Order: sequence, then C-alpha cells, then structure tokens
Amino acid sequence: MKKNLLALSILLILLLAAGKAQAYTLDDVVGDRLGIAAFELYGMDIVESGNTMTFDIYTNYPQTGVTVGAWNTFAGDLFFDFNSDGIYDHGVVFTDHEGLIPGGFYSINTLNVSDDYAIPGYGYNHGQPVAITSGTLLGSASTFSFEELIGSNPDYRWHLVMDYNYFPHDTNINLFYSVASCSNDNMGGSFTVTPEPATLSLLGLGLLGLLRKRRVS
Ligand SMILES: [Ca+2]
Ligand SMILES: [Ca+2]
Ligand SMILES: [Ca+2]
Repeated sequence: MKKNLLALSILLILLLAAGKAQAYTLDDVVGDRLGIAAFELYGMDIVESGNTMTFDIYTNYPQTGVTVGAWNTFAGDLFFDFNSDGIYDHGVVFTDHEGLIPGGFYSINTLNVSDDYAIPGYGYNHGQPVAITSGTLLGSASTFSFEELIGSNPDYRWHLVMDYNYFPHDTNINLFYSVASCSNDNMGGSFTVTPEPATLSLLGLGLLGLLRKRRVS
C-alpha cells in the first residue's frame, strides 16, 4: 500500500515537472536570437475555443520596430502553410506595409524574405519569410492587439483572435513567424483545428447507418 502511494507521488511529481518544462504551446529557444535582446522570441500559445483560434506571440520586440545602425527593422508577419507543401500560402499582416491591412488575413501571392531588407555588413538570418507583399484579403482578426507584459523577458505579446473557419479543419497546418524583417529570431511549428461539427455529425450518421446495416443483416 505504502509502495503504491510512493509510486503515485513520484508519478505526480514527474507529471508536474513535465508540465513546467513547456512554457508555451510552441516554445522557442531563449538566447537563440542574433544581436540585441530586443530581437528575442520566446514562444507562441495557440488555443482553440468555441469557433475561434487565438495566437499569442511572446517577444521582446516593440511594435514600433527597432533601428540598428542604419537598418530600420519592423515586426514580421505570421505565415501559414495550409497544405504542408513548404510554401506559405496564407498569413496575417502585422504592420502597415505595402498598403496591406494590419490584422488582415490574406491568401498570399508574394512575400519578402529577410534578404530583401538587408543592409550590407549587418548580420541576420538569411532567406527567412518576414513580410507578405501582395495577396487577397480574405478577412481579418476579430481581435488584433499588442500588449506590454508585466515584468520583462518577454516584454510584449501579440494577441490575435481569428475565426476558426479561416483554417482548414482536421489537418496539420504549419506556421512560421520572424520577430522582425531581419529575422534575427524566428520560430516554426504546427497546429490542428478540430473537425467542423457538421463533419462530426455526418460521421456520426455514417456510423449509425453502419450499425443499422449490421443489425439488419
Ligand atoms: Ca528565441
Ligand atoms: Ca502551402
Ligand atoms: Ca528562434
């Protein structure tokens, strides 16, 4: 009896420790940025609730951008690859550029990578997607805000709430985010949106039909 209790306690402690190791839905390594601390990216929380998807991005990078020497960097856009072919086909614009709307959800025609903004002589992460440059506006985030956090590291959070029907359901969606136009820190990952209720009920009806058929035969 005592042994069981001990085993249970150890299991509980292990579970708690495992839970603590993961700070966000998608963690980014702390300290992997290039340059100053303002470029650090910490991670992203992705939460599905009701018919919304919430994306919270934790960063030290200010909304108004950071200038290093002669290079005026600006915050990156959020990229999605809906069909996992390695090409980012959808995204959300974060800042006012190319006449696109901040908080707007776009089907992407063209995008710029970090090299498109680079100034010779500066170190940065090469070839990383950073900004949508043209596309079709499909909708916009119901909430799109930038918040200062209590304490520091991370200092800020991008807060984005979107209709979950903007996303394909029940399939792996890849995403990518560069902290800024230089991509001095970036992160990738994937998430899944649950099947639509209609699909579920159809599936249920199908199963019911199968059961009925079995009963008859
Ligand atoms: Ca980082
Ligand atoms: Ca794609
Ligand atoms: Ca990173």
